[in-house]
Parts: sequence; C-alpha cells; structure tokens
Amino acid sequence: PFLQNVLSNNQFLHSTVDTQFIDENPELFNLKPTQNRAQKLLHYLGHVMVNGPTTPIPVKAKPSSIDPVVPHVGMGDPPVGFRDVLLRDGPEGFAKAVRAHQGLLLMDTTFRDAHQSLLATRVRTHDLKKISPFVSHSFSNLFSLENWGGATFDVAMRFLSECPWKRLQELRALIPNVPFQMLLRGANAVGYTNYPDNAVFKFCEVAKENGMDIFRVFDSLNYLPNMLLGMEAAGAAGGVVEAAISYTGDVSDPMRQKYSLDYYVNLADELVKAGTHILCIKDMAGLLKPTSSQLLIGALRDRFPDVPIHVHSHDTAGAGVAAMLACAEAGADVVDVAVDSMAGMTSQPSMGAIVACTKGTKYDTGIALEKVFDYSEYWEVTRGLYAPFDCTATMKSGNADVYENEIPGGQYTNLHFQAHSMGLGNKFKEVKKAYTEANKLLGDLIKVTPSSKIVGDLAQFMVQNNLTRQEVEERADELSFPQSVVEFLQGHVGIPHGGFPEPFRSKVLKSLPRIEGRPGASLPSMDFEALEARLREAHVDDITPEDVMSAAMYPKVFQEFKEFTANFGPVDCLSTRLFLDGPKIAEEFEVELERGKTLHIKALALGDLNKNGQREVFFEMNGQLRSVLVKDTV
Ligand code: 3PY
Ligand code: ZN
Repeated sequence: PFLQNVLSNNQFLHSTVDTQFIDENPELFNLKPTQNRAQKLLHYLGHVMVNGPTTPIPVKAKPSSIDPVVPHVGMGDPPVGFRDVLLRDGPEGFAKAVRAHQGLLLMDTTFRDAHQSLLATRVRTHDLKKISPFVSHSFSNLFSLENWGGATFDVAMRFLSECPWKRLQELRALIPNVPFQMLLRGANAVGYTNYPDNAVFKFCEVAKENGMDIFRVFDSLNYLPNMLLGMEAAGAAGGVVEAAISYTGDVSDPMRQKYSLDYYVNLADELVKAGTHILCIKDMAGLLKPTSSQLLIGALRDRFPDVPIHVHSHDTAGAGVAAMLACAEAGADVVDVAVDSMAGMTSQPSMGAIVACTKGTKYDTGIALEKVFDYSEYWEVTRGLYAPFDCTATMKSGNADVYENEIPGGQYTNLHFQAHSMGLGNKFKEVKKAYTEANKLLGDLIKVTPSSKIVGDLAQFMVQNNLTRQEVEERADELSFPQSVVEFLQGHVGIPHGGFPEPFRSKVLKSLPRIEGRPGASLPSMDFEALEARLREAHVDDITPEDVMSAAMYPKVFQEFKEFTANFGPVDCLSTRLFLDGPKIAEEFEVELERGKTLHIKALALGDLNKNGQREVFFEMNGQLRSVLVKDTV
C-alpha cells in the first residue's frame, strides 16, 4: 500500500483525479511518518492553514503582505565599536571610555523594550536577524543595543516557540562590534518572582557566555539587598554592571516627598559604593519631565563625576525627547531611544528626533540621520507583520495622565488592550483611576515588573468588585485578595521603601507567615544537575546548559516549548507572515533551515474534511509532493 500513496500514485501525480478519487483511496495517505525538520515544518504550516495560528492573536488584523526590504549593507567587517573597547579593556575600562566620550551616546531599544511596549514583545528572531548586519555596519557608535531580557525570554518560548538563547547566539554572530544589553529583574532574573541565588548567578554566567555584555539590574521595589544580589551575579559573570534605580513620583514637586531627590541620591550612593560600573535611572513609566531631569541628573552628575550615567524612559506623555535632551544637558552620558517607527507612545523617545536635535551641538550623537531613516523604514514595514499584536489597533496616542497613574509603558499598553478586549474601552479611565488608588492602598510603591503587576491585580480586583479605596481599607480583613497582593504583603518580593502599609497589611495577613529580609536568602539552592537529569529523561533532544537555565526560569513553558518543537520543528526559520498566517494556496516560498540548507516549498491544496475530522494538506517541497494530515479543530 505504501507504493500507492500520494507520493507515488501515478494517477494522482498526473493530476488526472478529482477529490472523490482521494476520498475513495484512503491508502493514498499511508505516509511513513518522517521525523525530519522539513516534514515537521510542513506539519506546522498545514496546521496553520487548517486551524489558524498556534499563538494567540489578540487583534483581528492580519500580518501585512508587504515584505520588509533590508537596506544596503557595506562590504567587509563592520567598523570598530564600543564592544571592541569592552573586550580589550574590560568593564572598568569600558566605563571610563564611555565617561570620556564627547557627545551623547545612545542605547537602541528597538530589539527589546520598544516591541515589548508596542507589539506585546512579539518580534521574532527572524526579523531581528535580517536587520542585524545593517545595525552592525551603520550604528557602530551606539553605546549598546538592548536586545534581551525583560519579557523577551518568556515570550520567545511561550508565544513564538523559539529559543531565547539561540536568538542571543545568532544576533551575537551578526553584530560583533556593538555591546549587547539586557534587562535583569534583579533577584527575579527574567521572571516574575524571586529565584534562589544560585539560579540568578548561573543565569548571568550562561548569558555572558552566550554573548551578553551589559546587565541592567533593577529591583521592582528598589530594595537594595535584591539589587545587590543581581549586581553581584552580573559582576561575577564578568558582565558590565549597570545598576538601575527605578524612578517614580516627581522630584520637582515639593508636595511629593516619599521619592525625593535625597531618596534617589542616597540610593545611588549605595550602588556606587557597591561598585556599579554604570548608574542608570530607569524611568519605566516616562515620568521624568525636563525640570525633574535637570534636578535629578544634575545632582547625580555633581556627586559622581566619574560614573557614567545612563537614562531610560518611555514617551507615554509625549515629553520623552524633551526630557532626554534635558538629561543630556544635565550630564547624562547615555540615553535610550528606539528607531522612529518603533518609538513614541509607550515606547522610548525617537532615535531620529534625538539625533537630529543634537546634531552640530556638543551632544552630537555621531549617528548619520540617513541611516536612521533606512533603519526606520525597515521597521515600519516589519511592524506591519505584527499587526495582530500592535497596540495602535486600539491605542491612538499617549496620554499625560501617566504623570498621575504612573503606569509603566508596557503595562499601560497591556491594560489599555485588556480594557478594550473586554468591551470596556470606554472604562480605561476608570481602570487607571483604580490603579492610582490601588497604589495608594499599597503605600505608594515603585511600580515596575513585578510590583506593577501587583498594583494592577489589586486595581482589577477593585474594578471587578466595585470597591473604593476606603471600602478596601475598611473591609481588608474579610476580602479575598488576589494571591499576588497577599504574597507581596507577606514579603515575597522584598521590602518597599517606607515599609509595608499598616494596618492594611496586618488586616490582610492575619496569622499568615511573613518573610523577614531578602526573600531569596531563605530559598533553597537549585540543583542544576538533578534538573538536567530530569530534562534528559523527558526529552529526546540533547539538553544544553542553556536549556537547563530555560527550565530553571520557566519549567512549564520550557516543557511546552520542547513538545511544540518536537511536533512542529524549528518554526523560527519561517518568515513572520508564514508563521502567523501560513501560506496561501499556490504560494511558493523558501525556508532556510540553516546556512546552505534551503527548502523550496509550494502550498498546493487543502483537502476536504475526512471522517476522522482531519484534512490533508498538500505541498510540493524541493520538487516532491508531500502531504500532512491535520486535525481540523476550528
Ligand atoms: C521588564 O521588567 O520587562 C521591564 O521592561 C520593566 O520596565
Ligand atoms: Zn522600559
């Protein structure tokens, strides 16, 4: 019967049959299961053609059908960049060179925070790789390229079915001259809760080995013991340590004293004392106004004349460019930008605007505007591929109300989107108001992952249960609060500046246990050897040290990712439109599995539903007819 299948049946191959012939000759589909990557990818494509994308699609929009064009890249090796300085002189020498540099330096966030803020972190390695040689050749004078960490680690595996480590390795190979920067959530590494100390250390070690250079370390409560742990881990790995103070409130407002200028300067003192190579102000919500920038950066500049200062912000209110220019004037060495077409709103301020506004001044970035235009065009078209995730489907502008609600960029987008998808688009103002109230209930926190999620969970709880702040306070001992809120009050995240809110905390916790001090200090170490042994047993593929770290951070997500690729192969090789939408019938395309190994595929036909609820999907692959049988679940 094998000789009679669709690959060999002459009548079928010569197209002299109709679909009834297919129905009447089930042996046509007695295909020997093949385990190779190509067949698995056909299985994936067939699956998408029959059932739609495997990843959840929040917005109805389809990926654009326009293919991005990569701008011209010069021949030969890319110019020397700051990474060459880092490799030659080490982290201290690198920091000195940054401080001595004339002009304003930029970190490009396009590969990480920009798409985390605008496109739900969905940008795939495929599209990052395509533009990487251009970045390496055109922007060799960047301070760094932020391309890893934050939410990208989780999302790569969970929603894109690709390995975050492979992304790092591939980008490193393509961009040897620009330092790579990642966002490390201190003791939470790239997760949402505290990990055992040895997991954070090991994570940094493996990241450094895979090509990471600069570790921006923050803690969501600015809790010093957590920050120090992350800094030690990054430093021990040989990385550049960039300790980041998360910024909230308004240092220029005398009425807001909880997070005063003194608070920030004192914290900076501790971080500099602890040996940070670079000091960062991380304005995750975009609250720095030009006046507060002058005050804060000016004070830090005076106090630490030799320490490079790096400023991160978001453009939610629309004042990002003005604020970053003020930071430069006040003595910042580096500011964060995203390329124009991926900038603005809840993302970073625009690269092109900052490059243009500083041109010819003492803050000149040395970056060619024409290159920024080319880069922006690539991203404008590429962004169209991610239309199913683009916040602009519902969000039309930023909003200066962020100065009141202090919602971080990425979360602002998420909350806006959630409100709209629940049919509460006209209630977003209420959600933001509840967020402000929830923050006050919790004692006015620094709000950034994961403390921002805790405030968001409490806000959602208040909206759902129609509770005011006063009602929550009064009924705190009888309400059943979200788990994240209870755990925060127990001390699982760390200790907030000014302590926990009382009597609220005691009313909620009653006799529940409380963690004293740094949460990670009381967690047992992770046994990596045992974990590796378990993974080897569970998966047929070889298990790398990188896999062990993925499983250490996200055990369930990693397992599902491995199961997915065992079934569907290396889907990261597919273009983004194919990955999200599958091919059209008669479409011909190429898939590069690895260098020199390219599949030429044509989607031929979608069969009728058979009695088992399956459909046959037919392809031509490298000139041969192939088919896959897919369960129709729609
Ligand atoms: C993250 O933790 O992912 C952030 O971007 C925080 O600002
Ligand atoms: Zn950010």
